[in-house]
Amino acid sequence: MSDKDPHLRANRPRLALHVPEPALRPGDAPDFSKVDISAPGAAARPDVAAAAAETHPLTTQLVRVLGDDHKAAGPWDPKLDPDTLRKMLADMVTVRVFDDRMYRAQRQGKTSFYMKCTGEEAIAVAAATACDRDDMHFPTYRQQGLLVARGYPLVDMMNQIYSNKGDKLQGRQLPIMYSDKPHGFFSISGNLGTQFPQAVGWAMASAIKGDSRIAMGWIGDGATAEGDFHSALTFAAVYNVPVILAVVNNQWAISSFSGIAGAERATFAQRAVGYGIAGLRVDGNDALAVYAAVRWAADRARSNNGPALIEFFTYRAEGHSTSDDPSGYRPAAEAKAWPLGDPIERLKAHLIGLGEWDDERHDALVKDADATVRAAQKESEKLGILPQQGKDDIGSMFEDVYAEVPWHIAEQREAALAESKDG
Ligand SMILES: Cc1ncc(C[n+]2csc(CCOP(=O)(O)OP(=O)(O)O)c2C)c(N)n1
Ligand SMILES: [Mg+2]
Repeated sequence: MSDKDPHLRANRPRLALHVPEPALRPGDAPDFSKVDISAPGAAARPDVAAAAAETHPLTTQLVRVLGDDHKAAGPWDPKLDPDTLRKMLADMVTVRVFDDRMYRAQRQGKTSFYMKCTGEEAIAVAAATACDRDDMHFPTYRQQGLLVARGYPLVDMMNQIYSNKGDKLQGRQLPIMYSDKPHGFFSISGNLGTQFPQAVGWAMASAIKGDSRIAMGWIGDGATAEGDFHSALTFAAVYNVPVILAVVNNQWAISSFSGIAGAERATFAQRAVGYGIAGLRVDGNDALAVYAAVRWAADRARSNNGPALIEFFTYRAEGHSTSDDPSGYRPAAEAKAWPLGDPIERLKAHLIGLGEWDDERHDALVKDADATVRAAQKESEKLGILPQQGKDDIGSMFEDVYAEVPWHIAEQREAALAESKDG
């Protein structure tokens, strides 16, 4: 900077940038008073065939069904039967218990990495319940609830986490990056954002084939800042693609807050307005609201009324992953102070209010989930844990990629095999 520069000497305001910073840091008292929370039952429910613009007022509110009194209210109440509600509750509890066990397994050195979805269990579980069984999900690493809700064996999840002999992905993926076509669970991608255009592309292919299956793409608040998010929305809008695009806004992207992805300017659901597609913003800790919104978007997509962008508003209650320590960048008590509460407690209280559940049955459910998860862990560990995986099958690292192995890969394979014999 030199004051000889004529632009700096001009008698004009100096240009400046705004760098978003979270209002609160470690040591501060949590304060969510600025979070605008719509009254349960207050949001209108447009017809699934309504023009996209009719949904746009919903991009700045929150679709909520469960109230503080734990009763279901308003036009979004999906009026689910008690068995479905209990199944969702059981799946959410299983996810939480599973997460706790696998987190502990990582701390015990049994695997290298784990990611929990604590506080976000309702989102994947209710979405899986609302979609058809053969719809295809393009998840992030925080939708393990999709697999649990669709009955994927817990032991197979653990085998992948341990990269053991039972791992269907043969140790080629980071722990928790599952993939299972029969369960409609597209391979998780470590490159954030890619699931959105892939979901749109898959749904386009489904339409081109005259199929009836739709796709649901998943992304976090932070990853919406990737170009892929916008490419996906453009294609979805232009071709009226039968896809549901879900943004899980859990307020954080590792240590960056949602403001760094643009949340100070507009809600993530409001992105839908600029693309002219339907948009909804939903209380992500309310399993009934999540179910109703996904069901609405699925019915809309399946009847060729177009795509929908849904923002699930929630809070990442624990660290980003086992490699993260959130006490370094945010107030410790925020998760407890989150005004939308805990999704499991809310659904439990709702069922109790209906006379369809009680504390004893809930305790039994938690015990049962714990026993099931422990049994699966025991079975999986018989096939080995991650640090036991040696170099005995190192040559397999080079397989399943090329139909015809190029000479340089063949040479690398030979060199690796020779080295592993020496070492
Ligand atoms: C393209 C890309 N950039 C950065 C990363 C590193 N990374 C992994 S997870 C993550 C945070 C993502 O946050 P968000 O999208 O909000 O999802 P959340 O973890 O909160 O569910 C980052 C930056 C990555 N995996 N891929
Ligand atoms: Mg996030």
